[in-house]
Amino acid sequence: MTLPDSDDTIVAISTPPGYGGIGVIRISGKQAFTIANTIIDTTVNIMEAKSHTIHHGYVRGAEVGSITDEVLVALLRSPNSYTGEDVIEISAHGNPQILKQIVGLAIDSGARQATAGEFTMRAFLSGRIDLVQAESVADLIAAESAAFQQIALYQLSGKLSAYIGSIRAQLLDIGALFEAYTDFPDEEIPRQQQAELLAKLDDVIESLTRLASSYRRGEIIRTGVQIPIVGPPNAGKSSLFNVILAEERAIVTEIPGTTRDTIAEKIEIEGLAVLFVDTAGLREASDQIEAAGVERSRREIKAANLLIAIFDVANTPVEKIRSSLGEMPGKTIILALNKIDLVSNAISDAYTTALAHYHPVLLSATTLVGVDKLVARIASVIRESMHPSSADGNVLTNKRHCVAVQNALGSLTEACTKLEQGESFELMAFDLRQATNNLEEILGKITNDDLLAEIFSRFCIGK
Ligand SMILES: Nc1nc2c(ncn2[C@@H]2O[C@H](COP(=O)(O)OP(=O)(O)O)[C@@H](O)[C@H]2O)c(=O)[nH]1
Ligand SMILES: [Mg+2]
Repeated sequence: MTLPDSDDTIVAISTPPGYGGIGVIRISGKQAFTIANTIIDTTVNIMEAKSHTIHHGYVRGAEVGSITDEVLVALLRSPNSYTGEDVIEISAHGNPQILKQIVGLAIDSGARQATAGEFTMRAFLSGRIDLVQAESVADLIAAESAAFQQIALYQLSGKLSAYIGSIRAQLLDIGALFEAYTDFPDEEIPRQQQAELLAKLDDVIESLTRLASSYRRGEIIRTGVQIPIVGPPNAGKSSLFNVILAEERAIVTEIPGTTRDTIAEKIEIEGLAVLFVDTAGLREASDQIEAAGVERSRREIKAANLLIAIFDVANTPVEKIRSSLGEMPGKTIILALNKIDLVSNAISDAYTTALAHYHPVLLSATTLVGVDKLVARIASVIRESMHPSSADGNVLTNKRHCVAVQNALGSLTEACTKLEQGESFELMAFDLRQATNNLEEILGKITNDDLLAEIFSRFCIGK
């Protein structure tokens, strides 16, 4: 794959499609100022105006003497701009017609329509940001939770890159020692030095292992937690789903088996995106459509790590609840005992005692008693399982980074084995170079056009 020509001056609408208070058009490249000067009438001379200044003006119309819009134009000179090139940002009225016309005028004056992510790609190619930072821009724009937003900002600031860079520096140091030893016959390397090298390698392996294992948490932060609400028909799953989401999203009826499909809705708890999934009741289905729903529920249960199991205390014997829970081994289960408004305190107490092992939450989805407690329980379970107290900002949220770290770990483990077996230093030096390369791939110090094209194609146009 070939990358778009980086000598061109590019233009694109940077605000989302549709009508809005303003719409922003961005122009970047050597001709940016000349093009702006051609299409915009201002009282200042754009070619000579200072960087980081904003000017009022009119974008000229297609006909002589006509205008397209009244705008503000921001001037950012290389290298102090988003792309590192000369950049013009035109804030026009947020009408898609107007914005398209202005882009057309810029193209008539020599600009080219930017491809997806091309502004950010230029920021990377100009060396203003590294690849991790570039990728974090797309994450920041897509972040659906406060937690992921914070991680994306951390990565954008270059802190994750700096951490990976420090591990790379350690590797380069160790690599230099290995290279130095390649000139010696193996038997002349004293045991002492061998132990030192192993210790140094172990250090790096430990850091990278921690990084690789942060990916699971990172993925949860990125995509959110999925919590299916499961239980027998009529237990109150849809009612609870609605209460949690504080809106009537699912159909609630007295007819068992009403919920035939899974319905999902995302809300934010503890800064994480939490996707609640209302499922069809688990029972022998009476028809095919319901059977498909039940099948889907089983899949949801299988995929979930965390789920809410809900039962109707007025109609479900303790034994039945126990055996149902027994069918979900290895899951973190939040047990909700619903419809306590229909039973006496003595009965609900008896359920609590009998199922104490599961720390059940008693509630009524009708009177809303206990719903707060359930939401608090969900929050605390999420907090415990997803945000270990040792968490630092160095969390991997990107599959590409995780794969590279795992590859580096593979090479380093190889090197350790060879070192212990007293094999030649040349072979170990090779493994170390491999591992260093893997880290450099993450930062984009080593890259190729296909990879860049792949990464930036996931961006929106105008970013
Ligand atoms: N009395 C009472 N009825 C409830 C409660 N929760 C749900 N219901 C009723 O139980 C029936 C089934 O509820 P629904 O949410 O559709 O159950 P689902 O089949 O598990 O999704 C409906 O008539 C609800 O109004 C509750 O806490 N108390
Ligand atoms: Mg339902």
